[in-house]
Amino acid sequence: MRKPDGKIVLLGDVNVGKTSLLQRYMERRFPDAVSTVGGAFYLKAWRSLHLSLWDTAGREQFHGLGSMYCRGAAAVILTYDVNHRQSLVELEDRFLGLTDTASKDCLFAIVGNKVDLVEERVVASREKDQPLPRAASTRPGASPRQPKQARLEDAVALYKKILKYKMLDEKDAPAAEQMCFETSAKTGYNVDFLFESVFDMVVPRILQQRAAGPPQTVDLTSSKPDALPRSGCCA
Ligand SMILES: Nc1nc2c(ncn2[C@@H]2O[C@H](COP(=O)(O)OP(=O)(O)O)[C@@H](O)[C@H]2O)c(=O)[nH]1
Ligand SMILES: [Mg+2]
Repeated sequence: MRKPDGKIVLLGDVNVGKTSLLQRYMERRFPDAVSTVGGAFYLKAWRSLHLSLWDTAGREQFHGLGSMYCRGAAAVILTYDVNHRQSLVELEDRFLGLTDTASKDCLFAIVGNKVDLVEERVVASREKDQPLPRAASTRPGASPRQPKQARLEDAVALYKKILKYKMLDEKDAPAAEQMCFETSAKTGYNVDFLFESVFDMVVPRILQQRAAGPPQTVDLTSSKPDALPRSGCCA
């Protein structure tokens, strides 16, 4: 059995959709009822490496998250809900400090989830003279849409603040536009693109780091690639 080569963690307020994003990507589904408490991480084979993807297992709600959660992380996916501005604010106020234990050259992605609930995105993306597709707004049982509360520009501004906080030069880090995403775990919109962009950026960094010194990953010696979620302690 081989231990993971890199650790990627999802951070963010309870209910923003972290567990749903992971399940959408790894299990290709969006369950109606997500059990936030339980599974802690997935394993994903990518290129030549094995990556561990860590969920918070509900700790953000019940006990808060220890800084050990991010220990040695090669990438942190900071997640907010585009319909709740406060969830973006919390990323800076409550979660950024937890990333101090991440790897020295940790990569940061910022993800605004639940864009399927936003009216603005539907309007903005349609052709000027085309009518709004009926199914998008009038389908019985569809969730009511609302104006977006947290914009992509706000996420870009936070990304730039993070680089300052980490004392990273903007020239040496990936561009904000590359690292800020909007997704829907419900429809699957941009979910593969998010994870796979992060994987593709993280792999060369892990290889570089490995060449430079001993790995900083957690020891999970009994792990299998691409397995179903397992229970694990993340703090
Ligand atoms: N409409 C919509 N609902 C979502 C989306 N992602 C998650 N949810 C719902 O939001 C709630 C919280 O999701 P969950 O994944 O448990 O959030 P977590 O606490 O951050 O892990 C659940 O009821 C999900 O079904 C999304 O992209 N769109
Ligand atoms: Mg969860």
